[in-house]
Amino acid sequence: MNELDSLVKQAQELFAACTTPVELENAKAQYLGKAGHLTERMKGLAKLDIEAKKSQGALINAAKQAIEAALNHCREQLALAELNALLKAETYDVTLPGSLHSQGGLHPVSLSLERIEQIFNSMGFEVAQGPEIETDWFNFTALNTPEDHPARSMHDTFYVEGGYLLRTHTSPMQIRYAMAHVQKYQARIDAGQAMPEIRVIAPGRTYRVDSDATHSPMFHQCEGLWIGENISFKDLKVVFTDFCKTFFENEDLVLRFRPSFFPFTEPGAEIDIQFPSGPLAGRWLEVAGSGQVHPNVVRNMGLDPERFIGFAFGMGPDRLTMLRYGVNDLRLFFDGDIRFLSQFQ
Ligand code: 2U9
Repeated sequence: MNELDSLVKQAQELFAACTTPVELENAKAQYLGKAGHLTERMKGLAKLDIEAKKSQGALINAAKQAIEAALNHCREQLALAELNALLKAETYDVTLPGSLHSQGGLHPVSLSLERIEQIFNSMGFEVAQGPEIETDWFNFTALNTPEDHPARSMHDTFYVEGGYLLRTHTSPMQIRYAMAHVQKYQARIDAGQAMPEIRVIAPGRTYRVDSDATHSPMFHQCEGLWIGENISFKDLKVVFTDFCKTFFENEDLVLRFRPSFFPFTEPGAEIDIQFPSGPLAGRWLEVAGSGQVHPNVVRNMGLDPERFIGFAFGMGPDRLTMLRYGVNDLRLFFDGDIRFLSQFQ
């Protein structure tokens, strides 16, 4: 093996032993750099005559090409090894559990409100929503609640500046709805023609100074009102029985109307339900108040109580939600604990 061949072999071995690109480039410099073995030999050609220069030059060039080929081969090998190492390090383990993105959902009481609205919609009731900050007149006076009624006391109602208060029930919204309805059909009413019936529910937030396991200072209500020329207690019983059976998805549910007093109804009744089976079976559970709308309230809507009559009911969607899901502490709904709330999704 001549000297150049052994130089090529030496370079090939040195390049192959390199484990990083930096090492390889340093090794290259030993052969092809300014003072490298081959460069030195190229410089040495100057001293030779023309024929020797040609033959030696060709041999040196061949050696240079062989070394460059070895260099490129090793460069590719190292780049490939680097890529493989990177791929290995970044490999995804598809069997690992994924990163969880939590998904929002409706609050259980909102789910109940949606259900209630849907059921009453199917019975021809409109849904009316309105102000939570009310005047004393809409919240109490229009609803036949006398000046000295305890519900009007500072201990029971949140009064705010300017003579306003946080509504203690959604009934004021029904007065607003009824008054707008009457205004719309005033000419017909005055002419003794038929008025389209008032058939509305008012769901929403209400406020009272009350706080324990079954009372919250903010709570929801949904009240219903049906006024026409011939709407009776019988209609109330049919509508509310139908509603309860649909809401609780139980055709065998039993209802009881128990006489009670509300300033805005006469007569008034509390409505109790009884489940035929399940954990609450056999117990009478109060779910709503109701009654024939008091003549004074009908008059406050702008209607003649001798001609117009109807019924109203009021229920607490929070309590209905507790009964539907078997929850016994109302505060859980408003604490905002995601572990509790996510169970309803
Ligand atoms: C108008 C006239 C009368 C709605 C009624 C009740 C009886 C009642 C409570 C039950 C539990 C509210 O959620 S609760 O706290 N409601 O007892 N509500 S009659 O009577 C009306 C409504 C509007 C114009």
